[in-house]
Amino acid sequence: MKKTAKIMSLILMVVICAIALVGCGGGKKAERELKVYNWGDYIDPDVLADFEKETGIHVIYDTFATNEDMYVKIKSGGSDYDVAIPSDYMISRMIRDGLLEKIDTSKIENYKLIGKDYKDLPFDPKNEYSVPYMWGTVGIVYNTKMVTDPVDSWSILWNPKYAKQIFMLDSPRDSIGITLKYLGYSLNTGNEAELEAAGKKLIEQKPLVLAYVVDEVKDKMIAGEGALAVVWSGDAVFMMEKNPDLAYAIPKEGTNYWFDSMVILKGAKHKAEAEEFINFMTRPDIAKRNVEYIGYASPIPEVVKMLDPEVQKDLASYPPKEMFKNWEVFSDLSENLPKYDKVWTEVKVAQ
Ligand code: N2P
Repeated sequence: MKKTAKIMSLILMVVICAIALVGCGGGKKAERELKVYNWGDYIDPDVLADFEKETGIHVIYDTFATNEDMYVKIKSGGSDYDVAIPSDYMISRMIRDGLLEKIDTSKIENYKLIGKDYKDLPFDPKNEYSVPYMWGTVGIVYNTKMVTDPVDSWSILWNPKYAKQIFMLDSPRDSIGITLKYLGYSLNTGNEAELEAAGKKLIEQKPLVLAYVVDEVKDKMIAGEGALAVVWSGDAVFMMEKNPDLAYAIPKEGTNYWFDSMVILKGAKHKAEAEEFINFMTRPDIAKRNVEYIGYASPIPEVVKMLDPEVQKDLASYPPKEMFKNWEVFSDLSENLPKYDKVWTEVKVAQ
């Protein structure tokens, strides 16, 4: 009897050890990690969960509200993100600053699906550093029950009739950019008089502005708390789905259109995982889920074809080519950047 008990406990020990070993092996797989830095509200959360499930890679996921916030955090070092999703002009700046790794697109199997309109762009002319994620425009979302005038010019944001019913983007490039367009200037100008005029305009507008916001604008406009808001197109799509009184307009003076692309940060500790993540996000079924969840436009033609035909011709998602003629992409301001910083500081501190 005693002997049987001994054998039994021996077998038990072996079994426990085996389970522990298998557990360790499994644990090793779960130790694969990836640190991602993305815009707020810019992914379907289920997509992230599915990536972890499919690959066993644990994702540490943080968000930012503007390109400038992201840049400061990465530039200051110590954040050790592997992947980030900046916009065009910020990608140029990060390349210039040596903050990005080259991406071997031969390792991103789905890279071939990216449309040609989204490749060879000035911010990454040889497609060495970035893989397109989404694109869009800057425009005005407005509540048709509250706004009685036509919304076809940026001038409406200076109409005292809508005092304290206007939300502006708390993002220097965007708010200064649309003001420059309103005044008939390029949104990449380095001309001090033009920038000064834009600053003056924004200060003049301040008493009419209810708040400078970024992601919070969605809840506020959906709840009917404002009449007009400067927003990014996909956020407008998201809001319009939730509140049918909302509409989107792109003013006749022109606007900014932009590209947000996935990049791998210099010295990334998880380069292979970063490539896997970028490839996953570019897989048509996954890209479609993201597009449908966040409302932005896909650079993958195959994904666009899968969308509801109404969406495919919606101004907020896929505006017609003719409209682009007086639109501009932000470029890296380089030595002119301090001029924009000065304008923005003056606007923010003005009473
Ligand atoms: C979504 C952020 C949109 C990115 N909250 C604009 N480039």
